[in-house]
Amino acid sequence: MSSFQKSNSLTDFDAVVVGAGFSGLYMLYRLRETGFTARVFEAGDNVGGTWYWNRYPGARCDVESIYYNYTFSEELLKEWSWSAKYAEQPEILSYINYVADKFDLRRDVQFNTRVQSAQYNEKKNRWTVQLNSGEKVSAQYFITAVGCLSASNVPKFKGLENFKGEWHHTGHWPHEGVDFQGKRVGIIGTGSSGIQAIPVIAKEAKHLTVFQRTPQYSSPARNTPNDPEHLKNIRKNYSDIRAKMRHSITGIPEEPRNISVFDDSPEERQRVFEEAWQKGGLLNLTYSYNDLSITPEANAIVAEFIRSKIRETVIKPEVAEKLLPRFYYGTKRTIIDTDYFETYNRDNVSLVDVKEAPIQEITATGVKTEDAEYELDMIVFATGFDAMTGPLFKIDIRGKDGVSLKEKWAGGSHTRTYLGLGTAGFPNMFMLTGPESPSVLSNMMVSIEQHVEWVSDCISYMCDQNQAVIEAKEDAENTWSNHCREIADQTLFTKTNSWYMGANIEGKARGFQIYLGGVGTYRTICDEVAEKGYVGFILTASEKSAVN
Ligand code: NA7
Repeated sequence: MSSFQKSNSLTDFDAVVVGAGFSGLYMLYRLRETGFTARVFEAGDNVGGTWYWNRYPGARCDVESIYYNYTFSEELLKEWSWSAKYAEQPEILSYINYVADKFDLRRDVQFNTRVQSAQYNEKKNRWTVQLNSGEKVSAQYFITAVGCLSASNVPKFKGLENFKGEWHHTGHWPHEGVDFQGKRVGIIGTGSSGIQAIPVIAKEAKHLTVFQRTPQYSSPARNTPNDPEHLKNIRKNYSDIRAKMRHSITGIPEEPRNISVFDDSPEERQRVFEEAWQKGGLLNLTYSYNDLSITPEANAIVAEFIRSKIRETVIKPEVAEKLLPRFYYGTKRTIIDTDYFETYNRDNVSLVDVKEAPIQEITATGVKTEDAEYELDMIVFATGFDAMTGPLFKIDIRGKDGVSLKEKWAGGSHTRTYLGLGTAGFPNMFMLTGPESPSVLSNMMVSIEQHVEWVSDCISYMCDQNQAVIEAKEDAENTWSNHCREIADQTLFTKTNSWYMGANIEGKARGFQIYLGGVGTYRTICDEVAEKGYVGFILTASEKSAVN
């Protein structure tokens, strides 16, 4: 008997995948292509993941659309044209639907189904997956494609249940849309979601009150329609572009200039920053110099440049003053916007500093801070997510000896993975874009394809080599986790309270959980691990892999 027995019943699969976003769908595609049975479980009623849930006004990708798509299919690359430099959420969702239809993916996705728990059975070498429908399925491989930002965070404000108006979280936006006309709207939160939503809501609402805890750096996106000629050129050169993306730092085909900010005169720096500001985009400022994320003194220069832009844009100096960020630039998610700071010049927009006077409670009619009450018809929570570990901990994942992932990782304070892909004690479980991989600090599409292809190759290798069980070694994961932290400690990222650090969630352990060595280096490391027969993992040929 082969140690790897392919599953063929309706409840027993070679692999179960959680989530039908970009990563889950591509995982399904690859598993099918390589001859394995798979079932994807998705809580939503359609495909899309992040782009299915985040339908708030202004939602848009901040990576250029030409780089934010699948690259595995030449045909798909030829067929799809993005309308704008930065695609809006509805267009991205249409794209995912198009992909699902083109490759006939839906027939192996079970929608409206939440995975409640997944338990590894050592004797059988199977994962038992419990669904909220009451059904149970089993699989040899358990693959999480749950996204990094899918567990939305509504802070526990006293009195929210008493609020008589409507309230919505940006990450769970109603499909039918929200009507702001004639309403007094309050928005809590000025991260990427808030900064995208604020200018759009302001145009519709009677009045918009922004409750800001931390002012943010944001620079203009300068979004434009995509010129068909430009798209034609991109298509012609896509194989070069793809190679550059894959071997870059962040998954876009650009690199920082290899020059310190101190190598230039103050006048030249100003010119360089001004050019980047006018050009717009996510990384043009950051990539102006190579030390902005590393040296406090270098960071202070770009930070002051952005503050000067905010002062220039916002007419009322007292409002501008409240909008000036003071943390290290780039250590919270870099944000690009369309008319964000300009929006504060509108008569129907007001800014409330809730660091100065914190929100005390939500009342029946609005928001009460330490020094005032604000009457509102609607509240928008743009308060972010329990990132990285949050989506994984929503499932009760139990590995060997019934130990849960949450216990093993001590609620997130002791996250330990090998390459962000596996973790000791959890055999045959793979995490796509999990903690300690480049994930959210990279172009997710590049990272997703790399992870999916690596996992799919690994499962094929296991099958070909008659191996049944693969599990990360503890020493390999300790080395990897420590390596991730060492790199992060050389940067300014760990010096700021951000969701990267888990600092946005009350009671959540702090720790930086992203591999910062760059997607190119990461790919090389993962490839070498595979080439050496999955060094750092224990592979076992076993007779235990029978379906039942
Ligand atoms: P973020 O970036 O986590 O932003 C959340 C915002 O909500 C941020 O301004 C927070 O202030 C604010 N917040 C959170 N809790 C509170 C409370 N209790 N009171 C007041 N204000 C609060 O989430 P986004 O959805 O904007 O973006 C998430 C990622 O999605 C983004 O980075 C992209 O990668 C895509 P704080 O800064 O914590 O003081």
